[in-house]
Amino acid sequence: MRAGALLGLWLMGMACQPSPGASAPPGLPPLPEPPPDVTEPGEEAPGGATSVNVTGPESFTRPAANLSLGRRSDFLVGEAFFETDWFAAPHARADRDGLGPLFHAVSCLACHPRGGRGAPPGPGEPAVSLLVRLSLPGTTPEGAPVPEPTYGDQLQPLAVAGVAPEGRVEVRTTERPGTFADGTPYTLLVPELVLSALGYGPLHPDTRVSPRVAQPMVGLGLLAAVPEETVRAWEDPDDADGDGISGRANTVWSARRGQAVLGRFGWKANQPDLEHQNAGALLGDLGITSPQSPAEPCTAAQAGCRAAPSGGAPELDARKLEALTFYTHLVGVPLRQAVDRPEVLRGKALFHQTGCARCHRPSLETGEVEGYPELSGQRLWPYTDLLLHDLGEALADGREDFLATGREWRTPPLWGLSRTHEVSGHMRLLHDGRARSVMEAILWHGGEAEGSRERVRHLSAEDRAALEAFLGSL
Ligand code: HEC
Ligand code: HEC
Ligand SMILES: [Ca+2]
Ligand SMILES: [Ca+2]
Ligand SMILES: [Ca+2]
Repeated sequence: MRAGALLGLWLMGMACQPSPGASAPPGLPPLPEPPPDVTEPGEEAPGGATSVNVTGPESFTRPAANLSLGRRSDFLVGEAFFETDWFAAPHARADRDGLGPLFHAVSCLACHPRGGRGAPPGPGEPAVSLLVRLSLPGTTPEGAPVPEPTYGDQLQPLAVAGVAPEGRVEVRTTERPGTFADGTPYTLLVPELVLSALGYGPLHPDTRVSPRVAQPMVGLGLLAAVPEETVRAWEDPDDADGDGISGRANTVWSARRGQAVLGRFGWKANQPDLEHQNAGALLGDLGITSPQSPAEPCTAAQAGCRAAPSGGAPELDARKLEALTFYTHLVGVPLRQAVDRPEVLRGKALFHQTGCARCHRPSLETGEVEGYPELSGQRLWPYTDLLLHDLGEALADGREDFLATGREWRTPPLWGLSRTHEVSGHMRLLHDGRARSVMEAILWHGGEAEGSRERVRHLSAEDRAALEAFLGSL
C-alpha cells in the first residue's frame, strides 16, 4: 500500500509536467488521481477466472471458463430458452406456446442478438430491439412506477391475431453539430421518440415515456455477486467529497424476497436480480407468464387481450425459469486484447485523468454467491459502480424508476465494449442507442459527468485516439 502511495505521488508529479493534450479545460481543476499507466495484475481478464478466450461474433455466447462440464449442459439448456421462438397458443409445440397476447418480440434473442445489444430503428422503420416503458408520476406501494392506466408499464407494438397491437414505435433524429476544443467538428444525433397507431386510444396526458435498447448479456452473474457494501461505500449522495459526482444506489422491490433491496440490473438499476429481470422480460417483452409473473400484461381496458387463449398456467414453469436464470448468470466476459500496447496504456491513464473512473469504477471483488461457486471471490474489471448518476438534461427521459429520477442512469459496465460491433452488428451506445460510437457516447455525457466530457473535448486528437484505443481494448 505504502509503495503504491509513493508511486502515486511520483506519477502525479509526472502528470504535472506540461502535456498540452491532457491539460484541464478552463475552470476545471486537474484531477488528483494518479494515472496508472502500467498494466495491473488481472486487468486482462475482466471476469477473473470466468473470463473466456474468444474473439469475433460469438464473443458473448461462451459459458464462464471455470464452469464444470456437468454445469455446462445446464448452461446449454438455459441458452435454448433464451434462443427459442415462442408461438401463439394453442400450438402443436405446447411447451413453446403462449406468446402474447401483447408482445414486442418472439424470442429473447430477437432483441439481444448473439447476446449483444439492441439498436434504435432506422428512419421510417418500426422499433425491434428498442422497447418503451410507460408510467404516470408517483409510485406504487412497493415504490415502483405507476403503470399507464390503459397501456400498462410497457408499450407492446405486436399482438396475436384478433388482438389490437398497442401502437407503432419510431425514432426521428435531428443532427446537432459541435466541435472539440481544437476545432475538429463532430455531429450528434438527437433522437425523438414517435408513437403512432395507438390501439387503445390516447395515452394519459401525464404519461412518462422511456425508450431503452436491449443490453449486452455478458458477466451479469458477476454483477449479481458484487457485495452490496461495495456499492454502498461508493455512494456520495450529497457529494460530500466535492468532486461533482454524487452517485446513489437504487432500491427496488423484490417480490421474491418480499422486501426492498439494492437495484442492479436495467439501465436504471430497476431490477434486483436476474430472476426478476428475466421474468419481467418474459412477461413484458414476450407475453410469457412464469411463476414469478403469473398474470398476462393485459389492462382492464384490453378486453381482447384478456380473452385470448393462454399457453398454460404458467406458460413457463419454475424449472425453465431456473434454467434461463442459470444461463444469464454465466455468460463469460471475453479476455481483453492488447492491454499493454503503449497507446492503450496512455488511454488508460487518460480514462483516469478525465474522471471516467469516478463512475466507471475499474475493479472490485465479488462476494460469495449461493449456488454459484464460479462467481464467488473473483477480481473483476467491469468499469461500473452500479450507482445512479444524473447525466444531464440531454440524456434525461423524465421518467422515475423506483429511486432513480428522470435524469439518472446506472453507470453501465464497459467490459466487452470492444466486441460491440462484431457481436451486435452496430456500434450504437447509451440507453436509447443514440450514440454511434464510443466518442459520441462520451460527448452525450452531462450533469455529473460534464467535467469529464469537457476534459475529453479539450484533449488533442492524439489523446482522443488513445482514449478510444483503451476503450476499444475492453
Ligand atoms: C423487446 C426487446 C427485448 C426482448 C425481447 C428481451 N429483452 Fe432483455 N432487455 C431489453 C431492454 C430494453 C433491457 C433494458 C431494460 C431496462 O432498462 O428497463 C434489457 C435488459 C435485460 C437484462 C439486464 C441486463 C443488464 O445489464 O442489466 C437481462 C438479464 C435481460 N434483458 C434478459 C432477457 C431475457 C432472458 C429475455 C427473454 C425472456 C429478454 N431479455 C428479452 C430488451 C429486450
Ligand atoms: C458521473 C458518472 C460518469 C462519468 C464521470 C462518466 N460516465 Fe460514462 N456513463 C455513465 C452513465 C450513467 C452512462 C449511461 C448513460 C445513458 O445510457 O444514457 C454512461 C455511459 C457510457 C458509455 C456507453 C456505455 C453503453 O453501454 O452504452 C460509455 C462508452 C462511457 N460511458 C464512457 C465514459 C468515458 C470514457 C468517460 C470519461 C471520459 C465517462 N464515461 C465518464 C456515467 C459516467
Ligand atoms: Ca402469454
Ligand atoms: Ca402494454
Ligand atoms: Ca463525490
